[in-house]
Amino acid sequence: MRVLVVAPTYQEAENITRFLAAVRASVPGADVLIVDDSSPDGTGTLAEASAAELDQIKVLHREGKAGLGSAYRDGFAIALDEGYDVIVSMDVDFSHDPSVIPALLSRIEAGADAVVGSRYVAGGGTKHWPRHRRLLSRWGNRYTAFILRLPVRDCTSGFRAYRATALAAINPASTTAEGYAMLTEFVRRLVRAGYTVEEHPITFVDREFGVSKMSGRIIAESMVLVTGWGIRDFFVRLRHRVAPS
Ligand SMILES: Nc1nc2c(ncn2[C@@H]2O[C@H](COP(=O)(O)OP(=O)(O)OP(=O)(O)O)[C@@H](O)[C@H]2O)c(=O)[nH]1
Ligand SMILES: [Mg+2]
Repeated sequence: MRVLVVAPTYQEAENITRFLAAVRASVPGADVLIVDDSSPDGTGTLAEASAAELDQIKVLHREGKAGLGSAYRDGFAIALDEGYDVIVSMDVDFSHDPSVIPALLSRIEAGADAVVGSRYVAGGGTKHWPRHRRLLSRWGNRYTAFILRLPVRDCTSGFRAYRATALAAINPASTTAEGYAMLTEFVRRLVRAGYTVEEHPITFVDREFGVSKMSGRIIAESMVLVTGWGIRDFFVRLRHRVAPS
């Protein structure tokens, strides 16, 4: 299996070097693509320095901060273009433990089309997260799973592995979200297309270094998109029910 780890970065100078070393140690055979939005703190330059030292690491430098969603879009387009078999996505702030990557990969090898590192299945959880973040994430995910009827408890976890054929089939380039709503959009499309999405318990640890890029606008985007998809799905179901077959 040719594996590419795609990791978006913005202002992660305190994390990036350690992150790349940890990924290399965890999955020596995997390639890594850092998608950096010209972080003013020099994250991109540090990533290049690690790339020169560790090889199998590439850095995509984008012009300005364009959001997590579009970083995934660009990173996944490269991954699919270059013919990788499995694409892993994760954050570089150590909220996602690089030593868990092999466990995600083995579930893909065992047959899953996608595996989500999940905080909300037995054995999963969060550590050091302030109460308001915990509540937002927990209830946001409950709302999402309920309104979209998704059998996935953690639709907003960015720590994942995708089988390339499944990812290609849902056409990431045609997604629209700017922030983490993109993650829900991927799950929704995978489930609707009949792919198996499994959850693997993870402990999400709040970042020790650097600052959060989460904003009110990105939270609002997620709520609006999820609610819109839910309403659309409701009317589609209704039409199927009333239409003579
Ligand atoms: N390229 C790119 N990366 C981003 C952008 N926003 C966030 N990231 C990266 O995406 C990952 C997740 O962002 P975080 O700020 O950690 O967001 P979060 O994990 O939802 O929230 P925290 O609790 O603050 O950690 C990190 O690796 C960030 O550096 C962006 O606009 N562009
Ligand atoms: Mg984070």
